[in-house]
Amino acid sequence: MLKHSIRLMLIAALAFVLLGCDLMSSDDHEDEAHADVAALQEQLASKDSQIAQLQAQISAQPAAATSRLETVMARGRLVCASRTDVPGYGFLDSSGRNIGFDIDLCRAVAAAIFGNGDAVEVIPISAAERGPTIQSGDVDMLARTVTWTTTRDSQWGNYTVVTFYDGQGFMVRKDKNIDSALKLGGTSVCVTSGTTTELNLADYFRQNSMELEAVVFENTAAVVSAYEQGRCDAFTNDRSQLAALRSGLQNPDDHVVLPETISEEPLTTVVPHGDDQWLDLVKTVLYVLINAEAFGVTMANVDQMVNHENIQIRRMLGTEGEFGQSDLGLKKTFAVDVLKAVGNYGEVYERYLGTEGLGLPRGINELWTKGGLIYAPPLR
Ligand SMILES: N[C@@H](CCC(=O)N[C@@H](CS)C(=O)NCC(=O)O)C(=O)O
Repeated sequence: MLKHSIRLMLIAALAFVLLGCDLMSSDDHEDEAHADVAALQEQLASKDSQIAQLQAQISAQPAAATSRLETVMARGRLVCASRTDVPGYGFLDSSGRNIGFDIDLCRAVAAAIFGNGDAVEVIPISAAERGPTIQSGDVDMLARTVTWTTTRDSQWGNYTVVTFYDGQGFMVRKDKNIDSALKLGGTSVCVTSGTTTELNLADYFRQNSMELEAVVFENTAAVVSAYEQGRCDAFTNDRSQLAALRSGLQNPDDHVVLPETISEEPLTTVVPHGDDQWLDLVKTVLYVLINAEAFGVTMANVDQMVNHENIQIRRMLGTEGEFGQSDLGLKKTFAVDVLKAVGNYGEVYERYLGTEGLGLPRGINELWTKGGLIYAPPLR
């Protein structure tokens, strides 16, 4: 072993004598080698500073953002912006309970998450407060007779599913003898601010070369009392709300809703921008309401339906396969909880807007299979 090492050392020494001098004697080569080393050192230094910069950026970033669903679950309740002032959509019943069509949409989402439709905090807001409220992200959902428009979609938040197709109309006192909106030129019209109603009113009068005196108020109660006191000749709003508010007037029969519908008002719920899973979750809950009506699954029969022979019904109720529940962060059987809490779309409609509520016929708000516009993608 030792002998072998000594032999290797002798060979190395000989090689150094024979070749080494020649290699080391070249000044050019030496300069080049120094230049290479210097360049490498420079590159390393610049990499070091890049790494330091990246590290600084990473530590400056906030911890991974919490999803809306996680926030809602940690809070233990859904926060929903809505209203307390319009029968049918959001109003206080005789015991002071906030109920209505819009409120039930919030309850449905709460039931999907918590298995409990009561796990909702409803924050009443005015029409003009809707945009800033949902933009702030302080609420999880906005369900307050909101019309879907492109500007609001880009500015306010993400729109979900149209749950009521409305349109704007006018109400006048019968003794004014006005039978068409086209005869409203030169009259005064009461309207609330921050609404599509106010914008459409101006468009309609301008389009039809009619002179308009808009009397603008901030809230519904002020509009209705101004109209009742005769401070304006007409009152304009979405037709379904006109029907609701007419029923609360002292003598509803003294007032008539004119035949013209001057706009499209697709009413929907809105969620804050920036959380796709949350948007999908709210949409899917609404799709369940619509699909359940199509399948004939109701609040009363949902327990029996879980083992129905129809595969699609079993899938919706979580006894067969998946339709995205786990991706949404929901229990497989969340639809059962939703339907137990509020019933299907038709039941919610009838309770507040239809036969048991405002008495509005389903009309275009029927399921598409019955000639209406209410349609939901398949749950699969
Ligand atoms: N759908 C329309 C109108 C919605 C609406 O809620 N309008 C009025 C009609 S009474 C209202 O609530 N105003 C009362 C308020 O701001 O409190 C929109 O989205 O702008």
